[in-house]
Amino acid sequence: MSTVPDVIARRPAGEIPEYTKKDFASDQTIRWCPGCGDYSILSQVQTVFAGLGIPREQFVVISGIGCSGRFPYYMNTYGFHTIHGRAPAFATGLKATRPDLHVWVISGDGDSLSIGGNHLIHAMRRNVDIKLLMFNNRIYGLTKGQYSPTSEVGKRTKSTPMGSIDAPFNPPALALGAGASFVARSIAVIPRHLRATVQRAHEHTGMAYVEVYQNCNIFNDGAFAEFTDKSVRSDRILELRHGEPLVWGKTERKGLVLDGLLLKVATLGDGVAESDCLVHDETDPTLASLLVRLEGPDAPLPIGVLQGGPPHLRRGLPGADQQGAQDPRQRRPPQAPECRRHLAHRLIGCATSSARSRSFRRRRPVGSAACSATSTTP
Ligand SMILES: Cc1ncc(C[n+]2csc(CCOP(=O)(O)OP(=O)(O)O)c2C)c(N)n1
Ligand code: SF4
Ligand SMILES: [Mg+2]
Repeated sequence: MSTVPDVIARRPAGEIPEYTKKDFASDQTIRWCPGCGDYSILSQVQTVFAGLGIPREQFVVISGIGCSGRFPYYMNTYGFHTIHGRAPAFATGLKATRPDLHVWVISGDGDSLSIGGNHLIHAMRRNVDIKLLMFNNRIYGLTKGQYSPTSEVGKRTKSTPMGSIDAPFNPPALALGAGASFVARSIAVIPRHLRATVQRAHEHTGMAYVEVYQNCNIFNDGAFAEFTDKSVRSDRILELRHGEPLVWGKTERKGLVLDGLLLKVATLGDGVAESDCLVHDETDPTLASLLVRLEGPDAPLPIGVLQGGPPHLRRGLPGADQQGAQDPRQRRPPQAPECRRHLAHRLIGCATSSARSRSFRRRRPVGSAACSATSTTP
């Protein structure tokens, strides 16, 4: 197994490497429990990194403490296994001084939302150009099964023998509230979806926050089974695709319609057609806020990009990393056509659709290669 420094020494300057997933696997013995959801996340991240055409030495994977914290050992990239909850602080410092690097943070629900809550929300508020994958298993895995800030009310664990009395965080809602410019959710047991979501996070310029549902089969087995079990998955999960209607279901086709200021689940064919359903719009923070708060026995679990920011924040698209990232106010999303199926048009009309991206305009990504030259304070 060659190491990152070996590769740098051998490769002629400027050559774009062709990698396979194996090139991103380190020689360390993996210490996660057999059956843990972390294996799938590791595998998908290695696959995506291999396909990006980016020299391996330009990736840095930074973790906090927890089972998820072991992630950098298994990646053949640069990495830091830091201290509990502080990975976003290390990542912010690194990205601010080396904007050329691709900085990924790996964290758990306890690491991110208990001890690290403060660091997490401020990294999102500052729109630091880092990518953060939060492995949510709704438990402290490494310390053998205490309840976490995402454990449900009534959860019995060693630290809550009578059942938890605390209401859990809604992580994507927290991320939206703290100002992350990219917020997504994926699931470790749906590898194709997880790969696509990791790829999308990479393409975003600015803070990308991805919650990954990850089963801890030792201390919280089946935490997400009501959505992820193969027998119910297609009827319980709504895969979000920008520009496509919010519909799902195999046994029965369902869709989301607007009822006053709330989203309502409608059964298609029951006087409601697919064309009556709302269309997903990643640039609409109001829709994202409604989607993450869907609740109830017939509510689906939305997965995918809840909020992707305006198009100019996507790497590789015209304007990204250059003009758009330097001064977002100069670039507005194109005017959407008149319609009744986009939430923003229903609520405020097409003429003001550029208001949808208002919450992004004030923030210049910290550590993006383009803004480092002009930024005064990171
Ligand atoms: C300062 C500090 N406080 C507490 C701990 C003990 N500790 C280690 S990991 C952990 C929780 C990890 O939970 P989570 O982030 O959900 O990660 P998981 O193991 O589930 O992947 C705690 C409380 C610690 N290592 N350092
Ligand atoms: S304790 Fe849970 S989260 Fe940790 S490695 Fe084992 S299965 Fe995975
Ligand atoms: Mg956990």
